[in-house]
Amino acid sequence: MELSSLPVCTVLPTYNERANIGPLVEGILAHTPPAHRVLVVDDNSPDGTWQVVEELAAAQRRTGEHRVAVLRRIGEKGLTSAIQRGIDIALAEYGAAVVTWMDCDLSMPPTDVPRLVQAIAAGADVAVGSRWVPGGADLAHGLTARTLSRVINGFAGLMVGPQVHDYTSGFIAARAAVLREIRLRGDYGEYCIDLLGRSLRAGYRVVEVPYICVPRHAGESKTGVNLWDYLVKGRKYVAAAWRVRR
Ligand SMILES: Nc1nc2c(ncn2[C@@H]2O[C@H](COP(=O)(O)OP(=O)(O)O)[C@@H](O)[C@H]2O)c(=O)[nH]1
Ligand SMILES: [Mg+2]
Repeated sequence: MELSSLPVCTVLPTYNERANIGPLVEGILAHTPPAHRVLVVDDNSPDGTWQVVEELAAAQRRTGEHRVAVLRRIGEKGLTSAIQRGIDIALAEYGAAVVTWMDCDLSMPPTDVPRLVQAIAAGADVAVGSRWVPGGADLAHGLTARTLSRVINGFAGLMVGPQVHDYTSGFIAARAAVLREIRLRGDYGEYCIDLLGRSLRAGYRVVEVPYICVPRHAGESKTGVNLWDYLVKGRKYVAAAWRVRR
């Protein structure tokens, strides 16, 4: 199938990303063909992120386009379940052949989404946006967080396999076949190690696409910013890597 007519859906999990979501959605739409849709899964953000997307979707409908939609989840919360819910809709309702997802704070540039999709079109089953391969970088985090990420990824590399250098990426594109077989597990970023580990074990071709992670545009990180927050999350990452070890 022509890359331009490949049905792709980018799932955008949001919680309080009001100032970021508009430019992110518009950036993705501007750099992808009409067959590429965007689905925001918002957990009823108090800042009204879902409202911004509803307005974008309404503006699109007026021009006869239907590339943007928002699911406002009420009474349900969590990053992993939000992404999985978006994947389920993308596969069942949009007939997506490829699903991508990312952080919605503009730390992952929308211009890199087509590069992940291209990697799939070139034969990969899963494409991982990676900070830790040549051409990639992390300009968003301080030395402590970067060092911890390298340590966790070093451990994950030993446990899961050396094919991936950024197991905690969260910037992913995957073929529908992979996502039909493997459902996300976990509640926060640890799902990523788990998904990549199980994909590798199942024999899927996982490739890394370098990208430069930049500081969050507006709002606050949900991971937290101090050493304690990082260690709490880090412990879950280590546990996930141990669970999917070769
Ligand atoms: N739907 C949903 N999205 C979430 C939740 N927690 C975090 N997110 C989104 O997940 C992404 C990653 O969060 P972020 O704050 O950037 O984490 P960080 O990159 O580790 O600092 C962002 O797009 C958040 O808005 C949640 O409970 N529900
Ligand atoms: Mg982020």
